[in-house]
Amino acid sequence: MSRFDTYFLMKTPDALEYAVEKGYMPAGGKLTAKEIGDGNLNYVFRIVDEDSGKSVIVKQAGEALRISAAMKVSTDRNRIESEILQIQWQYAPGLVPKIFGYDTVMSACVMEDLSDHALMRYALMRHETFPRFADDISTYMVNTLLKTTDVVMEHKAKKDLVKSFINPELCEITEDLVLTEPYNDVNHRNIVFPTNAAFVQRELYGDEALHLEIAKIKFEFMNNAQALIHGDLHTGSIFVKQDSTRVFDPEFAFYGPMGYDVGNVVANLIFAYDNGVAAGNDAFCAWTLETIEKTIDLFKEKFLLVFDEAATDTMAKTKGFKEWYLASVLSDTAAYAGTELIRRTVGMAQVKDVTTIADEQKRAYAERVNVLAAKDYIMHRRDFTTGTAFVDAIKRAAQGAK
Ligand code: SR1
Ligand code: MG
Repeated sequence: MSRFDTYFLMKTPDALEYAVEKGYMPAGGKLTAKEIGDGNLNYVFRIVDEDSGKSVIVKQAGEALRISAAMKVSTDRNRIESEILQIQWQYAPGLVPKIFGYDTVMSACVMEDLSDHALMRYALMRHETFPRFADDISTYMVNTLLKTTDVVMEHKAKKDLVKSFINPELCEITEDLVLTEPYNDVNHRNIVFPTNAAFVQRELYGDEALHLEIAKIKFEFMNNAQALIHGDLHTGSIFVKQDSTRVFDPEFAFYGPMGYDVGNVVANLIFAYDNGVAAGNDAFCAWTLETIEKTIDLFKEKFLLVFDEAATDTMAKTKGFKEWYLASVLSDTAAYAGTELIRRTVGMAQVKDVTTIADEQKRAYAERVNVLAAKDYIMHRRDFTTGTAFVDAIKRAAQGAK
């Protein structure tokens, strides 16, 4: 009989004891533990053996979310996260953390400690640059996304994955926070920067043509079981160092449109750009724009290569299909870059890249850039077929927001 036979929310000493009892860390060692979680949902403990230097991460899902005690979400998200990371390790080895084990009773998983990396959002807020990022993230996305579609997978095996990654509660968070509330504040949780209140009223709440496009995009998200997507691929879900990129935290994973992941990466690089603009760091801004361009162009290039190498479906090999399919993914990419830009600007879960801009006018300007670029992406989504096109929209928004 162990105290870990029944679920309870662990405190730091419990996590240390857990790591020892489950055999991940040596008994009798000089062990230390610290809670290092930084996300909106879970608890993350780093356990270190000070003698050997060995360390692991214990991540536990609580029944209520960290961001709001009123929001309750099934702890099954920890199983989803652990299983998908193991699947992704096969498709994109070295680009996700290694999972050592997970436990459906405690809703906890134990994984590789990546403390030698930095959380990408904070590194970008320090205006650090990562030359490998576009190459790594495009490899990660093409391999984890395209290889889990019906283009590549045997269709019954794919449907088994669709079943096992049904993730209704986390999807509901996205359906509400990303694809509904930013346009109407229906649940009264939006956070609008007062300086831009009239702008938000006009550009978001009052734009019926935009609402119609968002309705279409929302139903694409809910009904296009295209690939096993990460589902929350922002820069707080990525660890980086100069020679390594690791994507973690895929608890929002489900079978959805690939463009949701690619679009989230684009939007979050724009938040880094916003921060660079506010600080007047031209070199950093140039790197963010170049990285957006390269990410899209490398994604396209690798997508077509992997399609040729790995497609198994007879009809998918029809001449012209792969180009049509890629065009639809890029159109979705533009759409979901737009929805991420808008929801992080007026929704309840915002990003520090922008909220820490101390100067009121500079922050208001950054938020207007985000909304104008977003609307361009959403309203003209089929036109965004190259990296340059994605970057040009940001430059237009930067002019329009003045
Ligand atoms: C209630 S959770 C808020 C946000 O945090 C997660 O990282 C997702 O992005 C979610 O929308
Ligand atoms: Mg997260």
